[in-house]
Amino acid sequence: MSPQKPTNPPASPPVQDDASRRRFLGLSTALVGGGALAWSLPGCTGGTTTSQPPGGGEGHEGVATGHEGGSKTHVAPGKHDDYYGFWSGGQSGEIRILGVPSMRELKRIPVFNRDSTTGWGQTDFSKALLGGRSVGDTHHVHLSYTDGTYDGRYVYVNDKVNARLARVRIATMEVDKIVDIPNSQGTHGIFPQRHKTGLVLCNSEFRTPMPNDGRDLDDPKKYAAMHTAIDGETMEVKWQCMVDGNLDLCATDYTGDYSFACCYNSEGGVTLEEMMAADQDWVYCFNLKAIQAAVDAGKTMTVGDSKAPVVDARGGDNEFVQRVPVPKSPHGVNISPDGKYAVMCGKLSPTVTVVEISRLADVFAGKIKVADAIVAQPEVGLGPLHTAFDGRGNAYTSIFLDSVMTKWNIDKAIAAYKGEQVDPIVAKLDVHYQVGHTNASMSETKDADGKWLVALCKFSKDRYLPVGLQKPENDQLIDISGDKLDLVHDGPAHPEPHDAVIVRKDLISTLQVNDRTDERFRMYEAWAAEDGIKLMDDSKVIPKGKGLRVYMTSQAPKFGLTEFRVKSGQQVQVIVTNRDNVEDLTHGFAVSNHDVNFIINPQDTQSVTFTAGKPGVYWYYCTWFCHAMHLEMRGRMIVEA
Ligand code: RUQ
Ligand code: CUA
Repeated sequence: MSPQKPTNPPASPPVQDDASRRRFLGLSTALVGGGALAWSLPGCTGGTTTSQPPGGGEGHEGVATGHEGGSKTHVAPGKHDDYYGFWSGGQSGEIRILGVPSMRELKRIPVFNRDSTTGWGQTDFSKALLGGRSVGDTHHVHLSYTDGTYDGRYVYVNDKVNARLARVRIATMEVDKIVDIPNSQGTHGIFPQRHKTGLVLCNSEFRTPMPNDGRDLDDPKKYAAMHTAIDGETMEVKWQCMVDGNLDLCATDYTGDYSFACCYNSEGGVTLEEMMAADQDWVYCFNLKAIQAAVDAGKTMTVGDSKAPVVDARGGDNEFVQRVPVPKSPHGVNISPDGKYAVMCGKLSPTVTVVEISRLADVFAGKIKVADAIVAQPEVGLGPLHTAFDGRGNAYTSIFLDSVMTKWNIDKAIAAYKGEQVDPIVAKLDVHYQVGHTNASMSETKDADGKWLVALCKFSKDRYLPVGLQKPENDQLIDISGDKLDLVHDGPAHPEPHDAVIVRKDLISTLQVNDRTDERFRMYEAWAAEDGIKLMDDSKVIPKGKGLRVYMTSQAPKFGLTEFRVKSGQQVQVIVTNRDNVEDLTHGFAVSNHDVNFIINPQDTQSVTFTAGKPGVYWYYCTWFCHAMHLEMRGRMIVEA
């Protein structure tokens, strides 16, 4: 089929029935969306699905209609979902919380971005955390663990663009720490340890000269990457392990012994052609105990300005790191819920490679070769990226180029690798379109329950009303409780979430009003002590150097001050404490024509610092609909010449 003849102005393709629409789009995807990857797959044509049109694998489920979807995902008004979904926000730099299975978006947590809804990026505390930066690229959200399952304490998320790790305290669903990761660019895959709230391992995807201070600019052989361990409690960098390949996705085992990192550029190339040259790349397997022993023994170096101890593991397989050979430019690595297997996706190879984790001890001891830890390598389709699990021995791999989810059985894949005549593929399902990440309910824990699977599709194409050049992504919900995969819901997502985890609701508990235990309250209390103020009771203006500090309470429908006076050009710090001790009773604080707008949740304190503008009267007002007299909740900032 030739591409649709352009009209003037270009219009969206006419809406057709499901089956014909998919055929049209599948082919146009091969030409357009998947083109860059499609031409790079000469060695990948042996897969069972390649001779068929994208998605329509014979003998597998065909076009999904989602006819039953409505009833399966319907959560009646006033009822709650069974799961929390934590979605990364991609370029938005945020985290999103969805209810599953309804896929209703419940909240956005600003992390690396500025957000006027909450004042994140403008309040003194958030500004200090962000350090003057205003963009982020969040890919991977993971919760803290104890004993192999979520412990309800923290959410961690990476920032790929500015090499940071942030932590959200689940009790408040607000960020409480952000740490800069030294000697790193492209901080991509992250994963917390699963036996306890221990280390959070962070991969740097982009290799740079070490140190990156202007020497060795043109010698890629001198470039390296860091696998960084951050303490999940203190958020301090504990150590870095330096390797030569780049590090993409990350996973930890269930015992605290190992972490894994995919390397799609073992070539050490700096151009696309160079990065794709080799048929074989690696998944790095880090021996965390050996690295810790080297750190404890002081067998470390420092790199650049950072004081973090660096273990040098460059040069291949050694006591710190072993490289599992994986074809070709691997992307995702995921650990089965029983803790036995690491599943590594080929991306440019139609296979996934399965490593039996218990064999790694012998690999590190030099008793067996690293390739002997591989126990299966099923063909799952073109462009496998990520894998989820149902806790019943099945794996679900997202297949980007084919736009398919492939369900396969781990034991059968192992049997087939041994030469038995079994087909590990259980079922396939078309998804729409170009699926990136996938995850299943509780899949990243030992409590994987095999109820729901999300396919985070990178393209929505025709699935929604056309909304201009940038379309939503399409998060599809799939019921995996039966043998087959049943597509039940399309969820448009503002671009572009990469990853999501789905968490049983009984594992999450949040506060109704602030408990004032976060570290930032020590800062407000220290200010108040210095000025002889009781934050909950007092509203008062205190001269501070050449500026002013304004303490103000809020209680519906009043601020503690109906006016305050400042001089034009003076620096003003306003510290607002919300006395309301009632669920949902948030207030806002905005100052007209001064670019100030933030919120104060029940029993919270927030502060902002700004410069008073030209002489005149400026109303400050509450931005949160808190009371029948909400509009009256305001006062005057009187700016004198
Ligand atoms: S990953 S590059 Cu962060 Cu599959 Cu999206
Ligand atoms: Cu307080 Cu509106």
